[in-house]
Amino acid sequence: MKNYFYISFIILLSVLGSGQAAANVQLENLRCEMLQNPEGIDVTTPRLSWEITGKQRNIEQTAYQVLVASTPEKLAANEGDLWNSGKVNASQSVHVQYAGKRLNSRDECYWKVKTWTSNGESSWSAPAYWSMGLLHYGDWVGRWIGMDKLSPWDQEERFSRLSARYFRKEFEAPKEIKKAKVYIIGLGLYELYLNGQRIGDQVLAPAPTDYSENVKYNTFDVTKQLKSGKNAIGTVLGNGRFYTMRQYKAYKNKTFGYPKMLLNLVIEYTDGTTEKIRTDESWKVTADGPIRTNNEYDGEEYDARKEMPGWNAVGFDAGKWLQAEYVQEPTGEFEAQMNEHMKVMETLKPVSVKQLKPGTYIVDMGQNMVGWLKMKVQGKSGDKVTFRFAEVLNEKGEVALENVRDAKVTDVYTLKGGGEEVWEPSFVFHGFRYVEVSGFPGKATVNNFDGQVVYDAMQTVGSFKTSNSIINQVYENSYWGIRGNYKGMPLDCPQRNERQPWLGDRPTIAYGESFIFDNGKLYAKWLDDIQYAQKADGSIPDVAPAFWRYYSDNMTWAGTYLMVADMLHQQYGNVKPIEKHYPSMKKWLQYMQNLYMDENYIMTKDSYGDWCAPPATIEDGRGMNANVKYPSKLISTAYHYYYLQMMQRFARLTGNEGDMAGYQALAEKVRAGFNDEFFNAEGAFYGENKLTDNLLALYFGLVPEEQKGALVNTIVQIIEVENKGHLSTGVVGTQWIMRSLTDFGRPDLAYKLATNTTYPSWGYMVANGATTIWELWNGNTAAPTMNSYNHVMMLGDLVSWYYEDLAGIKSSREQTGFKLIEMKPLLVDGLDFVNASYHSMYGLIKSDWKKEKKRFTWKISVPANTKAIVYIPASSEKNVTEGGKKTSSATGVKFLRMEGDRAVYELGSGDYNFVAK
Ligand code: RAM
Repeated sequence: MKNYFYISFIILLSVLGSGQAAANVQLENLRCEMLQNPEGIDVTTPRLSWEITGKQRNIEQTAYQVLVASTPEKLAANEGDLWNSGKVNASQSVHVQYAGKRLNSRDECYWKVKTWTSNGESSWSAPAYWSMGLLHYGDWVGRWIGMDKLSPWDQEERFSRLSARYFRKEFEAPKEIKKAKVYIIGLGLYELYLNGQRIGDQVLAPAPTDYSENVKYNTFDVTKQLKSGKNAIGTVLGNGRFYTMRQYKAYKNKTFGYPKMLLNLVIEYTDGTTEKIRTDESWKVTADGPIRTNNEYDGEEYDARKEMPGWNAVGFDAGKWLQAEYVQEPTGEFEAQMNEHMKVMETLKPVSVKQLKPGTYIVDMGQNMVGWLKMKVQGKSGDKVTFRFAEVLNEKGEVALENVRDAKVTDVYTLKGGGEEVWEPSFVFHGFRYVEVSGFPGKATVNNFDGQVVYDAMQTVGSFKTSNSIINQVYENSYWGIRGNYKGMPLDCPQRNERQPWLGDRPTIAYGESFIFDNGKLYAKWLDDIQYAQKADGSIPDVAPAFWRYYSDNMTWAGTYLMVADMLHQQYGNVKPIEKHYPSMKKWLQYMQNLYMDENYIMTKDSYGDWCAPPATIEDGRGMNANVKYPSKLISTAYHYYYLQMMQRFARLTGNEGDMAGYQALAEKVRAGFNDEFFNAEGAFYGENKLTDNLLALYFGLVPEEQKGALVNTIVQIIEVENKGHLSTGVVGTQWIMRSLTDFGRPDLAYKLATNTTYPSWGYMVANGATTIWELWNGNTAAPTMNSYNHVMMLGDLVSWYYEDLAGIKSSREQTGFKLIEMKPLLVDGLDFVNASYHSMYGLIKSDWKKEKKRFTWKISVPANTKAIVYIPASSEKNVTEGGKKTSSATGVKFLRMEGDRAVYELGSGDYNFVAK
């Protein structure tokens, strides 16, 4: 498996300016937070990145030197026995590929870097570290163990119930320990203990995959937890997506069997010998522990009376436990998990706990969140507390559960009695704002509960505030919705009996998300999931991993494969995903063309149309089911054209130039066919004159040049007159609407859509109490069966518009990954300030602008080793100052030209304070 990652370090170094005194410059790489588990990677040529920060302006890297050593001592002595890059004259500071000695399984790599900049030479950075995983199948010893049967209390049917399996093994470590590492594949989910201590702070690990294609292993350094002498290792296995939630409809629900695991504990002794503790028949297992059932849809039941104190420590009497069984190995490849683990990322206190009737309470978290409820309780043995999780309440103030469909969303805790008991589930999560707590002994208060917010532990990289409160709240709701739906894959929703990684929910949304969360690794993993899910003939599913087997063949959902790869390149400057997936993308396009493109170059196959477009009025949508599909050839043909452009770009970026002409020629034919079929030149509209039809033709560049203006007028007419200032787009159209209006001259109208509070709009959701983003524009009146209050698909291109157009933080399309930053904030009436930041691969970018009566002030930060092109509103460059000085005398500022009402400058790195009159 090829993969890539970033290496962390924080370094302090002095840079000697030319002829100046030494100044303190920091060198750091905050991308480190992205790498959850620097232990056990299986990439033999990892890529290294570093971040330079400093007070001076115009810091540009001119050269670097990387040292990679096999021990910290060697590194300290500047001995790069694995790799000494020598001084490399290059400005590259991200994705620098390791080019040293061949790396082998379990190698340890300590590294540091030194840079030469336009402002002088740095000292060596602080050391950073990674270790190699088990690169070859043959590196693994032992066998897969499990327990391939049900217990009397389990049930295998539509609502599957399967208790967690507990495993243990005692062993002797006879000598003095130098180092110890565990490599574990625990499917579906595991918890790992050594000598009674939990290993790692990850939850719901490992990341879900189609286990028949690939399985993820995790690595932990357990040197601290292991002792010379007797030791005990314990694991708990939950079901996750392996033993799936609905054991029926085998044609749709993919399931993989009973939980199982493979574990290797590699102990290195100080005398140079190595010992491997492995899973085999000497392990003991029981399913008769406290976790009686765990089902992601239905919840977890925990009976504390069944606890087995000391089960994961030395000396426990496992006489009643069974011998572990050898079980079939999953067919999937073993791969190191490179995306972040899920963790408890935040804890919320309830805003209220109200009694509904004696013993039953409604806990209100004040926020629709994803995770679980942790409880503190005291009572007698056998008391049973039941939680039911809901996003909304009904008129009587009870939990409304219609919208979770047949998911039981119920956690049950049975007390053991005899003092305070603290509990949270291990193998489930819920999407909820409210929890009905029944059977609670005594009086429940907010002090009894914590809302544990769980998602992939990725860094929050963006911040965004404006003078408009609707925009701010929609942003906040997006933040909550996006992070909640990260579950080792991007889910559509976290609450009902679905929770599937639908491709069509993310094409453009993933791009917007990347401004808020450092989602590069998750989406790289998702591209792998998609590739693994591709059929041999080229078909790509609507859901990947294809836990629901939907291969409906369409351009919009499957095409997310291309769009996400493009996003990783644009935002992270990372071309590897495009390289890796190019052949599969090409194959998919070919497959669609062969099967569905007619002789007029119309792509005849679509599945969902402009999914969930809003009913014309809120009344029209009352009580209506939203699952009506309107397949559209216009949409599929327009997207085909768009992807043909993208494939030309990908071909160029990956050295497949030979493919470019073919894609270009076909694109021209598709464009002609599209206009023949769908363009009404007289009326200046496309298809049925739906907003989405027209937007796609405009934004994708399908419309004949001379008709562009007329088409823009049509679009404006629909929004302003027909829709009375509102959008009328579903999942497809909403992805292009904000930037189309902005790029084609009506940013004011985009701003209106962004700040509306009447139906249909994002602000309408806010006005109706939403704290996340709804699945439906009419979420408050539609039929409940398909009505999630926590979907992100309707965000369209809104979040990227916030950052790129309102804040003016955008990467150039040519120098991607924010190597060159384009800063051209929109100045629309009504918006007085935007204060935003984004932590790019190179460092922190800030844009903090304010409009006052006749003054425009703009504080900007540009990271070292990048440049920014900034567009300052001014009638002439003479009216602009920086730091109180003329711009012509400001360091790092270069006036380029006037462009309309903007003075355009190039900035080197540094912090700037512009004032324009
Ligand atoms: C629903 C989900 C999902 C969407 C599909 C087509 O089940 O809402 O978000 O992509 O339909």
